Amino acid sequence: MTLHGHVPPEPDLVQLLTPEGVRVEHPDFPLDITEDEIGALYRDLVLVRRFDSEATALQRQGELGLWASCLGQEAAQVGAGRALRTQDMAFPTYREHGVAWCRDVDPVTLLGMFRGVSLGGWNPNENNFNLYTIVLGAQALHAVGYAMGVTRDGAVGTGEPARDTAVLAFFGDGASSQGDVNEAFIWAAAGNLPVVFYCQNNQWAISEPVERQSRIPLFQRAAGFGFPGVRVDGNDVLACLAVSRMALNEARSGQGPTLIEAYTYRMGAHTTSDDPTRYRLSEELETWKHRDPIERVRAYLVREAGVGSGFFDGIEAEAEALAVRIRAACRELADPAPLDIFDNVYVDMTDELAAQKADFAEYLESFEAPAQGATR
Ligand SMILES: Cc1ncc(C[n+]2csc(CCOP(=O)(O)OP(=O)(O)O)c2C)c(N)n1
Repeated sequence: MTLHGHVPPEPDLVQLLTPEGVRVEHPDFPLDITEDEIGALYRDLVLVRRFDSEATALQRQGELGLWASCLGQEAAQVGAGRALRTQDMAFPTYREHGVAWCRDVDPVTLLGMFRGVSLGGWNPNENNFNLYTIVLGAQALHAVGYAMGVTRDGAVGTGEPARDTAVLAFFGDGASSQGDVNEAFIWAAAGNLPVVFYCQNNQWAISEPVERQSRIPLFQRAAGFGFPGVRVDGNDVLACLAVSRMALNEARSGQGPTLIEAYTYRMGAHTTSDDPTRYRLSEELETWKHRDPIERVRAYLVREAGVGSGFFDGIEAEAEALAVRIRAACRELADPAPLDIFDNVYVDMTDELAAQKADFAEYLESFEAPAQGATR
């Protein structure tokens, strides 16, 4: 054998629920879960998908400037989101609507940024869900900084369940090529920090396939940094929950970082500005449709748990009500006042910024007030 002839072993994809909806065991990742809890996860998945499809429709109707859909990635997000404890902190990209849902961020709030009326719109400390990050991978470093703070606060490895804290950093396969993410890995390893890196490998970084970015499966990169990496079926909500729970528990108890690669697929376009038919084959999409994250839970609930149609009808009705609510609330999101742009730049207003704000206010006042009854 030569050095270049060495082929790493096939990755083991952690799975607890097959695409056909059959529960399977994994020796390393047991999951203690009731059928009611699986039903609750199903509800999460359906409501997140309904919210997401409604947001896509709102964009198409001109109510949002842009939308980054999470269609197909619901299980990866809900599994990770439901593994968090209240005190844990999540650092999302711009597509983690399912995690936001699990953190109880009102979905309407998420729309503000995409409608262009807010720069985020929620208080990251209220739900321990940081603001969306458009700069790829930047949040991995923010997460590491936060994890350093958690460590220095002595909130790791105390054995108190309500105190020990973990940090969960989300990013995509494309972002894993960024320097920031690799720097974050180094700092997390060097400091043995309580951070779980959660890479949703949805196979595409806009039009760039993952094979063109990495010679090895992404989770195997962790070994080079000195911490464990695991690949989980990102369309299997139970497996994502079990693996995330374990990694977060280990982080909280002081065992350091983990990289989770949730192997999934972006069913829709990268954003509503993108046309994936220009670079992606329809056969690929068809293959992934058979691995739909919602269908397999439904199949399990019907066949193995004997759940009746009333349960599913109830969730459909709830999803419909959610769609109606967000549609109305989206249209009512108020435009920001022009001067608001100055308000949340720094914690305390600087003299320079105050002067700029005053100049801008004077400039705005220089316009003649529109005549009574005039429309713009
Ligand atoms: C630093 C930086 N470089 C480039 C971009 C432009 N950009 C936005 S999304 C994207 C692809 C991201 O792919 P991936 O990380 O796999 O996440 P996905 O959108 O597929 O969830 C690129 C290149 C950016 N936002 N930030």
